[in-house]
Amino acid sequence: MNTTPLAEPVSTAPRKIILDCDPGHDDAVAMLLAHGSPMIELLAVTTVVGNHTLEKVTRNALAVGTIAGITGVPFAAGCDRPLVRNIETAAEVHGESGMDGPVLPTSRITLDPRHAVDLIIETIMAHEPGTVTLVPTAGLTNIAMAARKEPRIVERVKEVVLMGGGYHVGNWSPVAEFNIKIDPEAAHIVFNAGWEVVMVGLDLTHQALATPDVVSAIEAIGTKPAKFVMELMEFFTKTYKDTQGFDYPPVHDPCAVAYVIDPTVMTTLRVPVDIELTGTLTLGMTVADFRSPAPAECRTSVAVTLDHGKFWGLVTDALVRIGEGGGQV
Ligand SMILES: [Ca+2]
Repeated sequence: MNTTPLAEPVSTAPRKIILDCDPGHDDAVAMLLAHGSPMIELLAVTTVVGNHTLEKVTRNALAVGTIAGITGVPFAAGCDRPLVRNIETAAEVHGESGMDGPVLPTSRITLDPRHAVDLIIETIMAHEPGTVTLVPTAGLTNIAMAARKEPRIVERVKEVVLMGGGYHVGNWSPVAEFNIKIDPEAAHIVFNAGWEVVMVGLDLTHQALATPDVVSAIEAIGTKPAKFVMELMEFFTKTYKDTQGFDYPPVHDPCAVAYVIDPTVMTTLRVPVDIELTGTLTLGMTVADFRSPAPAECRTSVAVTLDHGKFWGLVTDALVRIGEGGGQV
């Protein structure tokens, strides 16, 4: 007799997401993954100051959307500075354009006139409760502003799956990650809002290395969007080697999208996480409390271990499906 319990039926309906980003080499890969995956319905792309100025990251987002061939999805620009702090960008990692390496095409996408914060709120409120996942891959300024402006979105979203933080390691200070460190007050709002937060942090994304076999697989696809990713990775490899000593660059942002596509691409652990706002050495640290089992009211999880092969398989599959995309580059 077969006593194996039947597995929970897995929904094959695409997951609706809003991608809030600051392209950014790895944001570009995240957008391509979201667009190319049959498991994702991209509802909106919003931009926020981060890797570079709002103007530059918005231009980059429109260029990536053009290369990918994204149509019918609103793109909107959001906050041009953090809530409290001065602007800090990552030009030494992403170059002067915010996405150095490839030559960017002229955008075929017209920017939505709405502020990103309003587009986020309107999009969430226009969909059924529990159906929209927020995927921030940048500083959390827009998301915090949206939660403050329309608190009903906190109950309404399915969850927030963000790239940011790290429970063992930092990259913008010994203990703080860039996306959290540049706007810690916004991160504090987002981590304490009461919605489900999955923190896909450096502990996980430092496993998402663009190793030579990965680069070869992308090269073999042979399309213009794949060539674009190759050029991004070429630049990213050099800056990660020069600035942080990595042999191969960690491609952070698509990890958050990959989790939404298939949560089994990584393991997660439910653990309370809060944001350090006053430490002289630890500002922006994502402080995770592993001392005992998480209390019932805990709404935060952290990503732990990545299935490297499955993750890059999702990325290459998305690139194959995109084909020549918008035909640019
Ligand atoms: Ca980013």
